[in-house]
Amino acid sequence: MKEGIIISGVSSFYDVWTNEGTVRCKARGSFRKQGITPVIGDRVLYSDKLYLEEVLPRTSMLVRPPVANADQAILVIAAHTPEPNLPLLDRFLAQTLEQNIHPVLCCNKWDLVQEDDPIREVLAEYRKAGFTVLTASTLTGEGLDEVRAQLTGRINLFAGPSGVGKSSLMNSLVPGADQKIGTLSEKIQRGKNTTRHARLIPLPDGGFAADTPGFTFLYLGHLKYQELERYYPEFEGFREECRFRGCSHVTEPDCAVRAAVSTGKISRLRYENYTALYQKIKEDNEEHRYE
Ligand SMILES: Nc1nc2c(ncn2[C@@H]2O[C@H](COP(=O)(O)OP(=O)(O)OP(=O)(O)O)[C@@H](O)[C@H]2O)c(=O)[nH]1
Ligand SMILES: [Mg+2]
Ligand SMILES: [Zn+2]
Repeated sequence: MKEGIIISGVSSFYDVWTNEGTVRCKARGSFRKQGITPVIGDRVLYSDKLYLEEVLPRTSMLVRPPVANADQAILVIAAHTPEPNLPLLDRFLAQTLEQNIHPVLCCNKWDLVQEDDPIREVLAEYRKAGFTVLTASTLTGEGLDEVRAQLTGRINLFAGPSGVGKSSLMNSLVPGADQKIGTLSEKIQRGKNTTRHARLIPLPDGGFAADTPGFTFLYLGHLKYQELERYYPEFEGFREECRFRGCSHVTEPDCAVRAAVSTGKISRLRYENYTALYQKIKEDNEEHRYE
C-alpha cells in the first residue's frame, strides 16, 4: 500500500499526488457503505491496482467547498474594485479560526493604493488585532514573494469575494495553476463566479494551494453565537477581566472588552462588526431551533 494526497476528484475517480507523481485511483464501493466521501486534501492509502483503500484521519474538514486537512486560508480582499467588505472579512476570519485553520489576510490590487489611502489604516487595525496581513499586486508583482513564502509546506485555500483576484494570485504564485480569470465588468454585471471546481495544486517548494469560487467558503451554519468571541484574538487579555463569566461583550455591565474599545486598545471597527455578527448568528441560531 502507498500513501498520497487527493488533489482532485471526479465522481469515483481521484487524482492522488505522491512523491513520484500523480496517479488516478478509483474509490472502492465500501467507502460509500461506510458513509465516507473522500475529498481533496485527504491523505489516503492506495493499492498497486490503483484502488483507494483507506482515508487517513482528518485534521480539519471544510464543508463548502469540501476540503480536508486545510491548514491555512489566504483570505483575499482587494484594496479597491471591489471595495473591501469588512463585515464579510470578519466572518471569514472567525470561521477559519473556528475551523482551526490559520488565516492570513492578503490585500491584493495594491497598485491601486495611494499614499494617503484609508486602506492602510484599515490593514493596520487588523495587524494590531494579531493577524498576519500581506499586501500584493499581481499587476506589478509587488509582495508576491512574501505571499509565496507564506504558502510553502501548507495546504492553503484561497478564499474571498468574487473579483478580488484569487485566481490571478494563484496564477502569479503557482506555476501551471492556469486558473480562469474573470473580467470585473462581467462579474459586476452578472454577479457570476469564474472559478467552479476546487482542486489542489502542488507548490514547487512543497505544500498545496486551492482556489475556491467566490463566496462559497462562507459557512457559519454551525457556529454558536456564545462562542463567537473566542475567535477575536484581540479580546485576549481583556475577556478575563469582564465582570461576568461568559460575558458576550455586547450588553453586560463592567465589560473589559468594551472598555478596551473605548480607550482604543481594541479596534472599534472590528468590535462593531463583532456585535453585528453576534446578533446575526444569534437570530440564525434561534430560527433553526424551531425548525
Ligand atoms: N489593478 C489590479 N487588478 C487586478 C489585480 N489582480 C487581479 N486583477 C483583476 O481583477 C479581476 C478579477 O480577477 P480574478 O482573479 O478573476 O478574481 P477572483 O477572485 O478569482 O474572482 P472569482 O473567481 O469570481 O471568485 C480581473 O479583471 C483581474 O485582471 C491586481 O493586482 N491589480
Ligand atoms: Mg477565480
Ligand atoms: Zn465582556
